[in-house]
Amino acid sequence: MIKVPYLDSHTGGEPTRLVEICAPDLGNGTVADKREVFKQNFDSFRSMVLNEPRGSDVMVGALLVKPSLPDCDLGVIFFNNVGYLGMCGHGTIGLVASLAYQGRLKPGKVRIETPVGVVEAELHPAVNDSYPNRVSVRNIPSYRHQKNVALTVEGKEMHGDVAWGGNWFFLVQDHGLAVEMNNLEALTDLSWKIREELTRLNVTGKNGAVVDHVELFAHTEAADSKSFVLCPGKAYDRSPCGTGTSAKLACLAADGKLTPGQTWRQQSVVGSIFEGKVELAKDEVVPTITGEAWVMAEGNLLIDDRDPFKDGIRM
Ligand code: PYC
Repeated sequence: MIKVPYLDSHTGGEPTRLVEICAPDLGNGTVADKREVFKQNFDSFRSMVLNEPRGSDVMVGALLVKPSLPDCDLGVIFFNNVGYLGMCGHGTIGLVASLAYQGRLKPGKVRIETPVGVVEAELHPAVNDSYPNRVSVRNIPSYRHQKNVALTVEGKEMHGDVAWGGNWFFLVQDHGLAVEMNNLEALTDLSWKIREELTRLNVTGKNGAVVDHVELFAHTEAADSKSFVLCPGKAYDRSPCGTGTSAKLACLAADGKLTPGQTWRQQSVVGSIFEGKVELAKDEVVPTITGEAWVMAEGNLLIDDRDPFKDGIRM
């Protein structure tokens, strides 16, 4: 029987499962290299940790690894029910709050190497005697790649921007659906069809990258904007999506609708809120996303060699 210790948190309702010990040896390369080794040789570890019956489609995994860069404190590889992420905003907030809960991080800054660049997280002091759980993440530079791409889905024309925030997003405003909890099926269905249409039309990110996240925006009184975000494995993000909010901020800044330092409040479909700000950097922005994470379970995953689903139910 193999035991894999885990710590689960949620950030704005979106879960992150932190694992480190018992993880496979991924060599001594960069975190991007390590993600490649993980993907090529140990994908069953990903599905064992995250897929049913031990995990769920909604969960994001965070594998803590040694950074290759001397100025980084940590390295992390994020993964989900179908594969690997570039960066993950809610996951970084969850990772940092989880390490604070374990007493391994004190309030202050920590530099984290991800497969797509270095992010800097700031753990804010706790407001009471509990562990600090409010975290700001200064993300990698984010930018809009294509503006106002027209698509027709189910006979309706709509438009969206392709933007990078650590993952590739298609951001749509004129989709015509209510971004509400009682409309999740329609939101999921439309977002998936948009994604299929992007593939059909060969709408990609830079260097042909697959645009695998779709964001549908709506007006709300509670924040500057509300969104539904569909992730690559067809689960929707319960949080406002840190990398998705970064992509949104990049588009707003490109349209001259957001100035450096101005706070943008992005609400998720479940009602949780991230605050975002940007710094300008040439044709890009450097977003900082702030949110809170809550630890909610810790224990050991048990892997019995006789279990026919020891590697999870794989897609
Ligand atoms: O918060 O960046 C994020 C994220 C990506 C996928 C799920 N959450």
